[in-house]
Amino acid sequence: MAPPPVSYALYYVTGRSLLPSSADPEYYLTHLEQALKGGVTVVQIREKDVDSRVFLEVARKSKILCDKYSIPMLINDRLDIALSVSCGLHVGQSDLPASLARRLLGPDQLLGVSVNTEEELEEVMREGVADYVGIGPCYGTRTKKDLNPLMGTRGVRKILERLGDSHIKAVVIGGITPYTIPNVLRQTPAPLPTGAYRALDGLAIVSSIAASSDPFSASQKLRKLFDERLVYP
Ligand code: TZP
Ligand code: MG
Repeated sequence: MAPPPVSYALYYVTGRSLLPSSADPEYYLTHLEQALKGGVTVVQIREKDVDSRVFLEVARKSKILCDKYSIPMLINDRLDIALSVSCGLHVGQSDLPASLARRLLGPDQLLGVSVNTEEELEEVMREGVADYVGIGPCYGTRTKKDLNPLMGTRGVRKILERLGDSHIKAVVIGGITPYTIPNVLRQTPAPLPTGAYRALDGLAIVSSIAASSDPFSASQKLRKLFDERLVYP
């Protein structure tokens, strides 16, 4: 039986170092579970500067939790860890090429690619192996070093225009907070030549969830802002 379609509405990219009490490993799991209960629809485990064993352990425990809530999970960058825990993979522009990642990952796991420019999107579309693209950084953020040029809503909209009615889904990342979401959603439906509009499929968020001491309410609020997007003029 085909897996149910994935909702990208609230795509949580974890950032353990941002947690309000990051020293406690159990707290990470409690925090993640609250975010899942609050309405997160996809989880990406992103670990920078940790050793492989720690990453693997975090991934294993996170996968058990995501499975409990039937929420799809991906790993940032590390195909070996994604394969070990049987989940999806997200690759950036300097990680493994998407075509190779897809070959090794198999057809059934989710695969996402970061895009910052129209050229990068063209390549994703040519390769045709990604389930979604993460468009960003939209706004400035302290969460990621080495930021690519900021795209603003104009840049994000250009990518959506180019994506057109492709089956590839699209989430936006970088500085997405309750304060920026209304503007992002208002500015990003991209008009298509057919008269239709291409809109975002979801919001990818790190610090607005990870740094919150109440991840349940934070996720609930973010999710509500996305779900109510159709009321924007
Ligand atoms: N890729 C582009 S911006 C970014 C990543 C991983 C970080 C986004 O973090 P935040 O805290 O949601 O702005
Ligand atoms: Mg990367």
